[in-house]
Amino acid sequence: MIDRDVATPLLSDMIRVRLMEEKCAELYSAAKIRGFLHLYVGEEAVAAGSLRALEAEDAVVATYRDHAHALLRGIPMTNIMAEMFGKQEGCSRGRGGSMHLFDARTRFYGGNAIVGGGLPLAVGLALADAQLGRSRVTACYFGEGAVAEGAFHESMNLAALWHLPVLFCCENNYYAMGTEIAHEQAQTDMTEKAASYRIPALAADGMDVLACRAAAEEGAYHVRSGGGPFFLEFRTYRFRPHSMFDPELYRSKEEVEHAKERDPIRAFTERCVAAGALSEDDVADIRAAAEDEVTGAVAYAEAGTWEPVDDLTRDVLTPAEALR
Ligand SMILES: Cc1ncc(C[n+]2csc(CCOP(=O)(O)OP(=O)(O)O)c2C)c(N)n1
Repeated sequence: MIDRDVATPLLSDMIRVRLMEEKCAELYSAAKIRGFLHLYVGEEAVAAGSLRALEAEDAVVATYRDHAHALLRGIPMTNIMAEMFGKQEGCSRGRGGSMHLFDARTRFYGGNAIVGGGLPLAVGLALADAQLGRSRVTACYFGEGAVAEGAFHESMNLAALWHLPVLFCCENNYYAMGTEIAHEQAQTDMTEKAASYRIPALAADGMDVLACRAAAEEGAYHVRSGGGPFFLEFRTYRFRPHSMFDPELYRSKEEVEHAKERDPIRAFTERCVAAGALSEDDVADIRAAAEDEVTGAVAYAEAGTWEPVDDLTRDVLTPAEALR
């Protein structure tokens, strides 16, 4: 059953992410945002649904496609946008950029640019929680491309062997840059990978925010109640190119247009209105609030400051200094 209390935050989360990222694309073209930029447009239901299943004390580890996770984990949009600009008011003090959003306060451990790089980190965070006797979940997001990495298999194995509280969240958008899943994986059902490590798994429709939330609630409950790791495969689709540099020669425009017919925001909006959970005016209010938030975030980033050159070597340590 969808009522107003269920509909409002989920729709708002997805719209905030969508509008923030569409603005980022625009700012990238205007050279206000530089470097790499990987957008999550089309995949919003996954982060919006699944992050709602977590508690404040849980940890989140994401990939370079991390804007949604950072925002919905609670990093203010102002600090995310300032980070995109490289300003020192950014959540990583302007040193990380789009791919390295980070905030220890919300237990958001990045923003990891190396494919598969977040997985061992998540296992380490979960190991610490287990050793300290804390009942917490570490949710680790990664693409299906990461499943081809050794780090994925090592992480799954150790998490299963040591019964660690990791919620593995595979965002299967069917493409790793220009490589379609069937060209790189002998087994394309990601839940089968979990079965080989005896990790229980569920697949969810990643275009349906309620399905994502329900699957994540089941997974998080299993992990939090001491059941060991759990694996979720969210079957989703990215509507935009891999990054701002991708000419997208590996898939047809028709395929992308067809996928857009299942736009998670439009689908959920229609469902909420049809169920009487939200009115058209409510939807317009949610959108207007998100637009205001984006405008405020861009103004904050524009007014932000550059780190002084004198600070160049701050936090840069030699190995000897780091060990001291
Ligand atoms: C170890 C490593 N190899 C290659 C790359 C280059 N690279 C960046 S993104 C990407 C594709 C990853 O696809 P997937 O894991 O499915 O995530 P998606 O981008 O689809 O969200 C690759 C190969 C990298 N960053 N790290």
